[in-house]
Amino acid sequence: MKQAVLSATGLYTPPESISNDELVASFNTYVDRYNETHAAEIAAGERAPLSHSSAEFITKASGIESRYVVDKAGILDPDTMHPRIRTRGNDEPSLQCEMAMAAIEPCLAAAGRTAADIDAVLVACSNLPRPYPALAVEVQSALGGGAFGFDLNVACASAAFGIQTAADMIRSGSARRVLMVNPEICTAHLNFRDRDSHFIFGDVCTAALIEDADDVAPSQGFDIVGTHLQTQFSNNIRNNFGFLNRTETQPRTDADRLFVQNGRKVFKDVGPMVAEMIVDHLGAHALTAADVRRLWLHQANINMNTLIAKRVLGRPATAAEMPSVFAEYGNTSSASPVIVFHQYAGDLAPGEIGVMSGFGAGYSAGSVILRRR
Ligand code: CO8
Repeated sequence: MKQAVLSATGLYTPPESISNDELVASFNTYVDRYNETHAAEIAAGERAPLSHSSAEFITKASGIESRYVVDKAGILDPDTMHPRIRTRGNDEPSLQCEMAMAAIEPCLAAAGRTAADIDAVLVACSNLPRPYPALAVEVQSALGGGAFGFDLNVACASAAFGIQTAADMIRSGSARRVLMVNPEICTAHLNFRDRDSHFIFGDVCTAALIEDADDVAPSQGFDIVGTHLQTQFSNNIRNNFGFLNRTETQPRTDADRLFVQNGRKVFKDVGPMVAEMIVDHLGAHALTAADVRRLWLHQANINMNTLIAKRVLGRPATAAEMPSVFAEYGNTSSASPVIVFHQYAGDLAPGEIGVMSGFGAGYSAGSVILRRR
């Protein structure tokens, strides 16, 4: 079997960012207007008033301080509270395709490759722009390569599933170079009127190139030592947006067609599940916590990651062992462990090992063991 190498990554960060204070000010204006509009019903006990959000709560509960977004004005406008994205014609590139290209270009440059070198494009992300044509085929066309492409959707674990799929292609010899890209516009499916979750997500795109080791310089990138995926059905993170919406006999509310979660339950279920998965995966490769120099974890909640790292390492992780980008990026779904890897992998010495892990809705989780070449 061939050896797969994660040879390079790329990151595209949208130019606009929203701080917790800005987000909370917009949310609280919405709440004040709602309570004013419904003052009579609230006074009569017929309707519950809405409560203010707080920047202190957000930072303490999640570790998030800001998030990059594709449209700041629309999200912060209390009359809109979602991004406003220009409708594109069929002959124009979609916004996610543009984001993908902006992450792919630095990724290819870092690997010393061009579009002509690519055999396959995988788009792996939580939210796709349409059912068809596949976004990956659009990206392939924008690249100008003769590759093939397909989309993969496994929520926040999508990048781990994408890396395993790419690595399997390399291992089996069906492709030599696979681009895996994660264009996430999470804010388009976030309910900015929901106090429990309005602060969680941001927008970003990451790309990773997975190649046949025979084609990669001996000191470039990371050997993919092993990949492991697992899923377990849960409704604790759910989005009922879908192609059957217009056929449903009971029309769904707007809120029901956006991201909804039972965050506390997710925290309790997913943290231990991911820790156990990583420990077992290391064990399957005759590795232990002592072999792990770094954890590149999905950025859903700093407290959840602290717990996962402690269970994996058997002690609290140092900041160097478990770097984070929560504060700056928030949760960017599938892209988030790739951002952490992109920013915090360059200092590993040859032979040193790290684990990348994505996890979220499904539930779905994946672990990728990487060794610096
Ligand atoms: N401001 C002030 N107070 C608040 C707020 C707020 N914004 N929100 C809640 N509170 C209050 C609550 O009312 C509650 O008050 P009380 O104790 O009086 O009842 C108190 O704060 C505590 O509330 P919670 O128990 O809900 O707070 P938690 O400590 O659990 O923190 C979190 C909430 C941060 C959401 C936390 O539970 C969490 O992060 N859990 C893990 C979630 C997770 O990992 N989710 C993964 C989702 S990612 C994924 O799979 C991708 C899906 C696809 C992406 C689609 C993009 C849209």
